[in-house]
Amino acid sequence: MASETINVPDLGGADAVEVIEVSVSIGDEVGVEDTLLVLESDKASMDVPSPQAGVIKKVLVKVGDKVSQGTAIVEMETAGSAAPEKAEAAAEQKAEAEEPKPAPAKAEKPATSQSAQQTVKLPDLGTGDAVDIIEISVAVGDEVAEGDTLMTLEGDKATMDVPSPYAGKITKLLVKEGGKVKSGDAVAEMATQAAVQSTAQQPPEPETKPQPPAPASEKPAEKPPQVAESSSAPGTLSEAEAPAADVYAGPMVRQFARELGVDLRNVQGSGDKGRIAKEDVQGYVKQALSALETGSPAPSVSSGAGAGTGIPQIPDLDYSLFGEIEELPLSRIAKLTAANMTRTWLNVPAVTQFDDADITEMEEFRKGLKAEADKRGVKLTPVAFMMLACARAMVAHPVINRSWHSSGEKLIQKKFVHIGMAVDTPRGLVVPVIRDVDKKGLWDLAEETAAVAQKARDGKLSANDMQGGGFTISSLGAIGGRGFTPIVNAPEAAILGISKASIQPVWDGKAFAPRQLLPLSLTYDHRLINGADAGKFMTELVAMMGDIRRLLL
Ligand code: CAO
Repeated sequence: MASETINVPDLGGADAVEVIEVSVSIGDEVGVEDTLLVLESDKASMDVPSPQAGVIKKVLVKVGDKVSQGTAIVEMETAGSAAPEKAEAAAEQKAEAEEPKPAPAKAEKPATSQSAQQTVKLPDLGTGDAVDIIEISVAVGDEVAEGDTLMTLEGDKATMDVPSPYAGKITKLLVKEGGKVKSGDAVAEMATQAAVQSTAQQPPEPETKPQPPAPASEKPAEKPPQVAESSSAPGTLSEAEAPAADVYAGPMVRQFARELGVDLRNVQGSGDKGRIAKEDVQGYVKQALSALETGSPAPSVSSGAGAGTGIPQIPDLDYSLFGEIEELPLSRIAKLTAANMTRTWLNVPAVTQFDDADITEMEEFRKGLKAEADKRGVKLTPVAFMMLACARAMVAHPVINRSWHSSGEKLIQKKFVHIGMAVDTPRGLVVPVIRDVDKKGLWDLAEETAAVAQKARDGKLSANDMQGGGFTISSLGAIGGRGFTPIVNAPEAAILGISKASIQPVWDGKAFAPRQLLPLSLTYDHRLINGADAGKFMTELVAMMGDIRRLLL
């Protein structure tokens, strides 16, 4: 074991450069070329890699310090056998590559004495114009895997990562940050892994070569965003695929965020000028995980293709600065509701359709049953009629009774008619399910609705009582309102909102007649139900409620 002081390498002429990130702390074990510091000059930021493997014993600089070549950074305990000249050369090359100054007229040392070089050329960028290099994510000496980001380019409308077409070692950088490049330009030279391992053989062609991508306008959805998934094929300059290049973060932090699937645009930087540090990304992920546990809307962490919605968090505001406040804890049901609502809102492309059912005759019939209802001890409200009408219409239009399968490969068609009923309770909103509604009569439905609503208010529903629904009814009729847009109770495909019935003048062809109209709003998942299907379902509902004899058909 030997104790070594690690100094700032040649910074390519730059002097008094600011330390913007100290990437190690006392006790950390670091490998050769692990980042010790991130420095930032007025032109570029650069990582200072460790020339030795060892354990950090002392950190001699802090964020905000100005350093120059030779400034002592850390003291390390090393095994004592590393090749300092080689590592220092790598550190020098790294600093030179990242500092936008004229390319050093310095001979590059090949990765191995007999290895062949591959020249990395840019793919078709979908534009003939030169685009800016806004970040170079690698340095000479870096080992990269196929698909690792080499650099970030920025065109007029979007930014893109350029992934490495090979696994291997960067031996030369042919471009600089701040420079301009075009499709087909050579940007780096690499010793590919095969070349390094097998010096006797010709380096084989890499299995995956960069595929020239079509312009974004021609093939918008064919490639997943590179922020969420690493891909061996270079992306196109498509806005939808734009990675987080407009954020202020160093290459290591970007790499770290990419590994975790974090969209850096959603992370608040705690550093100078809002620079994002590794700790900010860690804090963001921690927050996302705890949000998942508590059910509150989580910040976006992508988990594969199609994920990574990029929804920014709504910042908390300290309202106590403006007057008296009280913090009210959320009930378990309220937390679950919030999580479900948010998930549905983010996942379901929903449409709401409105109509009025003329329930004048239905109401006469219902009121005529009042004495019998009292005798039976049952409260017959419009909701029971709506339940039955929905069940009949669901049988006639099975598309309403489908669910989307998360695989995106199939739909689930339910052959039973179970309907959920939203019930407002002191603990929050719950949705008990009434089973086989199509096989039940009005009295049964009225009785069962009242019974489950009471059970819900008493907090006695079991998990089973709330499962298996294929459709939901949310009635605010007893409360009021002329219409609302309910949120689908996913994975169900649709929900019917019922508002307060009122007497309205309706033109009967000769005169306005007073009719009792019931406002209905049907929200449906447009992935499962198209507008025509929803329209037919709603029209049938309205017809049945307008003439309840149709319930018998
Ligand atoms: N228009 C006019 N009056 C209506 C009506 C309508 N659409 N629907 C019901 N009413 C009347 C009933 O006829 C009853 O009046 P009478 O006592 O004179 O007959 C009165 O309103 C009260 O009805 P109710 O609430 O006891 O029973 P209900 O069958 O209408 O509703 C239930 C049952 C469980 C849906 C209701 O109690 C409830 O919890 N509603 C809230 C649902 C909710 O919160 N939805 C929002 C979900 S999304 O946030």
